[in-house]
Amino acid sequence: MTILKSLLEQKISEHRPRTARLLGEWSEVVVDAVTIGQIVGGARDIHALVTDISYLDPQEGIRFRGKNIPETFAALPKAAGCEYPSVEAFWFFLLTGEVPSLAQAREVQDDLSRRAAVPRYVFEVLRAQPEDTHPMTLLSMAVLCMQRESAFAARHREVRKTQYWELMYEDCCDLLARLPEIAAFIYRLKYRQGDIIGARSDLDFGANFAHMMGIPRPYDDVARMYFILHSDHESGNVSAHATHLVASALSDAYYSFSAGLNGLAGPLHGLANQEVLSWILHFQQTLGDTLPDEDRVREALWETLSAGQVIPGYGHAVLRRTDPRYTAQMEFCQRHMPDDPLFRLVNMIYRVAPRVLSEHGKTKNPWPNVDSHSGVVQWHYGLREHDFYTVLFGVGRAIGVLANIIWDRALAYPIERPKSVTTDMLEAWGRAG
Ligand code: NMX
Ligand code: MLT
Repeated sequence: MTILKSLLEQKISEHRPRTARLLGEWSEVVVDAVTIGQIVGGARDIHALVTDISYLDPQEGIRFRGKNIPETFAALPKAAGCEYPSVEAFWFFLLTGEVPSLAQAREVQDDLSRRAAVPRYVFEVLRAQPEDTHPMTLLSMAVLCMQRESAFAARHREVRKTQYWELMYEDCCDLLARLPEIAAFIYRLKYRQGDIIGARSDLDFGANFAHMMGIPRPYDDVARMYFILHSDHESGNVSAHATHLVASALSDAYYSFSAGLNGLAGPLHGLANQEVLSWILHFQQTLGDTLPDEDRVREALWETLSAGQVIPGYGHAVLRRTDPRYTAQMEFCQRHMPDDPLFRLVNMIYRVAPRVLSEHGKTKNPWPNVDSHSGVVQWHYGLREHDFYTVLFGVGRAIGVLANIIWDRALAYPIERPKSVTTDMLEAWGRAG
């Protein structure tokens, strides 16, 4: 057994009594009340999910296993010559809450490499799709068609409930290991005339992805940074919640993660990174190469708002400050590409948009989220086909949501089934005050 799996087993057995106590002793303790506004308004802010893998504070942003983004990057080991930790080290950290040594991260890398071979039929399914199929559709299809490989689906009836997590762990590791090759294949099939670059088993997740994309260094570090930043955002976001919900029916990791990806593909969620780039490029075309002044940016923002559209990459359901994932990418750009014209334009928009959105007066959060910066970095390194950007988000998101569903089965969380009510009932409660 790998060190990761045996440590995870230990962490799970230490954690189980906590869940048992919550259910046994404190099950009836009230932690929240629910208003009509929340029932009609997308369950916003209702405390109704549990995860220990990440927590999102509205002011501070995300913490992974208790560490904020700079602390996470500082704590995790980095291989020689790398600016960012490996995805493998981060996977170990998310699953166990412990910072691995470089050797432990390397063991995860070897384990994932052994699992990484993508079945041939996946490539055949992808090649068979019409040329204009969206890359997110391809990614979701690739994941779903591997469902027949699921160890959980094949064997969970033969084992005790306390062992479910082991089968889920096997599936999640297999699935995660295959995603870089699947994503790079989709990219090169669609945008590089099918000129596929084979995987290398000696490289870590980020470096192998960069290699298969055909983009030289420091894109390996860009990939590591990008995947870690996009991994998890607690459990209520659409992709994490959809994955968790589907897995709660004892659907396996392939069914569940494919559902999560389908949610991520919406423009109010992960697709916003593609929309941001389209919006900025359209804006740049009308302005030419020169950096516009603040008045012109303000005008363009108002044009979008007056047309009844949202400013993509701004606003958030939980955050009430600039997303620290935005800041982490901005700091990367300041170090690596300070004079990039698109980066300068994004900075200019950042100076103006929060004020415009505040004057507009609708959004509760006028500050940028992760999506308003991620495309700029990709564009700079030559990845300019922006309808591919959400696929990158999806690969990163897998790390968080797959870690979560392993823990879901370890802690035997039941099928999720909130109660609905009718409009008549809400009106009656409303009238009664
Ligand atoms: N531009 C213009 N209007 C906005 C924006 C924005 N960026 N953000 C929110 N609003 C509007 C929103 O449409 C709503 O209007 P209405 O009452 O007419 O329906 C109003 O402000 C109140 O919305 P909020 O309560 O502030 O936001 P909510 O929690 O409902 O939605 C988002 C959160 C993220 C869906 C929303 O801010 C948005 O649509 N942003 C733009 C799309 C985007 O960047 N999505 C990516 C989010 C991060 N991710 O990766 O998933
Ligand atoms: C995410 O990363 O999932 C987004 O920021 C959306 C969210 O948290 O609701």
